[in-house]
Amino acid sequence: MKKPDVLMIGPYPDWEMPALEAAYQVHKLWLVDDRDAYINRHAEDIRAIATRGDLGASAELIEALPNLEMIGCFGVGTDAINLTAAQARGVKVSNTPDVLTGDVADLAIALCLAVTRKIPDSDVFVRDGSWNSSTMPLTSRFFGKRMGIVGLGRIGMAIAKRASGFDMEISYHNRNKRLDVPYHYCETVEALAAQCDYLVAAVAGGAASKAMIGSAALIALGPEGYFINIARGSVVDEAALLHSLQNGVIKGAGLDVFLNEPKIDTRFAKLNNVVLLPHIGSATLDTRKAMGKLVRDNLAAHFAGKPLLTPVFA
Ligand code: 8YV
Repeated sequence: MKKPDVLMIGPYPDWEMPALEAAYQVHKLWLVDDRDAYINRHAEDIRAIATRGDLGASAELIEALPNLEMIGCFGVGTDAINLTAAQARGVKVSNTPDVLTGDVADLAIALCLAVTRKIPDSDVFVRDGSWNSSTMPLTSRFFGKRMGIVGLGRIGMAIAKRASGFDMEISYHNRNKRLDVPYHYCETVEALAAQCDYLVAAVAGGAASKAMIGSAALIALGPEGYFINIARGSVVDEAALLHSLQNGVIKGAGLDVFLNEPKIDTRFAKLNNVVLLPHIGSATLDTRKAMGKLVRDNLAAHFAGKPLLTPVFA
């Protein structure tokens, strides 16, 4: 029997390729010079797309593939996939929830600690010999402070669980109030920001959350507050965030995500009250292996005529 044709938009980790190539006729779009010509040539054959959270799948691509049945996303965030176009065509979409939750939540806490306790600066201080002639300035406590989580989904809940271990008071803002949690609900992001020390974005990216954390929320967070983002660059008004960091409107930020990754706004690197990471929330070997397996398991389920393990919509 002919192996199903799968279009890969960008590379997956090397260890994923043998299993993918054993099961599918894999089309590696990132190695192709003329992508449009290649897609035209193979359009009829392609039954699935294997993409990544950062690469997604446009409406144009979905429309160009008449026999497309499913899109598998290596990543939990599907904001770069045109879900409306997929759903309109009856194309199934899977993502990789749960397996990366713990790592992303760990990184949120790591960013809180890193920016508050000046861990990167302290590392430089030891390495460059500054310790021989001076001491690091005192910082402030992290434990026992007030944590405000924007988006209390899987990752938000895992951050809350970790924050409770740091004896923090936990509040959140969500589309809907959750009846199954003991945390304090705030109806607006601004109200949440006004009553927390750490405003942590854990909300899914996409049109509904675009720039939902704006200058009013940053002003409400105030000069002693920190902003942490492990979600998507799009959820914060980046111009307002830069302005707030440059002018002491907030104390600092820990950022794993940005607009226009990896070519981020160069003004971030000039700030000394930020810790900047290259979108590594899920970047552990353990988790990336689990993510790759989940993409393959979803593809296999689909081609075996079974329901997807982790469908994005019913
Ligand atoms: C990945 C992510 O780095 O899961 C997500 O939504 O942002 C990250 O886990 C991304 O999907 C790129 O592969």
